[in-house]
Amino acid sequence: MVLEKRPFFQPIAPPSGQFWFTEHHSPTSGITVRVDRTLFMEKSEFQEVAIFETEDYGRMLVLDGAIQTTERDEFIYHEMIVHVPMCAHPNPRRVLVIGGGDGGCVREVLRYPEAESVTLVEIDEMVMDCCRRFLPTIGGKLDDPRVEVRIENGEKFVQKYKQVFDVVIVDSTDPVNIASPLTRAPFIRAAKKALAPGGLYACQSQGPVFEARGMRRIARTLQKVFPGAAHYLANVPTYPGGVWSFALAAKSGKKPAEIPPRPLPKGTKTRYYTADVHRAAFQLPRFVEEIVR
Ligand code: AG3
Repeated sequence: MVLEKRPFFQPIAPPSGQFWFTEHHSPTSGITVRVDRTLFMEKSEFQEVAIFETEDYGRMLVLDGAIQTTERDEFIYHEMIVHVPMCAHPNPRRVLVIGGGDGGCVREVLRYPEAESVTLVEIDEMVMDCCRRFLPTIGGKLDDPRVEVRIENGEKFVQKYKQVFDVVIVDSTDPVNIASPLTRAPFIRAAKKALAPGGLYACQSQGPVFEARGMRRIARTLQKVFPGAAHYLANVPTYPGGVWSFALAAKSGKKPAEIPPRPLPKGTKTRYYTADVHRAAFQLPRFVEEIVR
């Protein structure tokens, strides 16, 4: 297997011959999962794409050695990156998702009847194709009639729109390589322009345990473009450190943490998100507060 050469993507092969996958969170620790079956592994134009089947987490999507989502815990991340902005907005009719090729965000947005259109802009077609195929519970809604899929560069895409989207959700990988521009001021400024009046911007903003520096950098950049942007947390067991952060920002400059969430659409059953969790998620532990301050 080609994996041996990648320092952040080393399988541990115990004598039994089983294949264990490790995502290193630092040079000396990480998360290790036994892989029962490799369903897909290929290099796309942009990154190495893998889908593993595991006993504890179900199927997982791994990009360049970093766990992106697993059947076991994807609901936490996808509910929190989507329902927080969607419930903070009074009437999100046009929604833009940048990244998010696995389809998890799109699936959650489609639960809102008021969402007339969801535009998904994913740079890597291979990610989408393989999630459609191997992760149907996550990517199964990518072909819904309300969804428009664009395979293109998210930064270039947003530049073409002014005052259009009610909610922009940036569901990107770690801010290295292709995702790095999505955490920089030029993109965030363009995304702000693409927002309609009253629009909200939400993004994943890395974890406070192993990614504190990256998280601080994202927080500072966001603050420049959206003064008043606020961070919130969720517990994602398969991400580095197990605690993950997101940011919510309002075009109007309104303090997003103070917007009372409207109720979820009638009959929407969530497993992590509730209105109480929404409000509580903005209450940051001191060490996290110090990172984003
Ligand atoms: N995108 C953010 C995942 C970041 C995880 N980082 C890591 N494992 N090093 C998730 C995409 C889900 N739609």
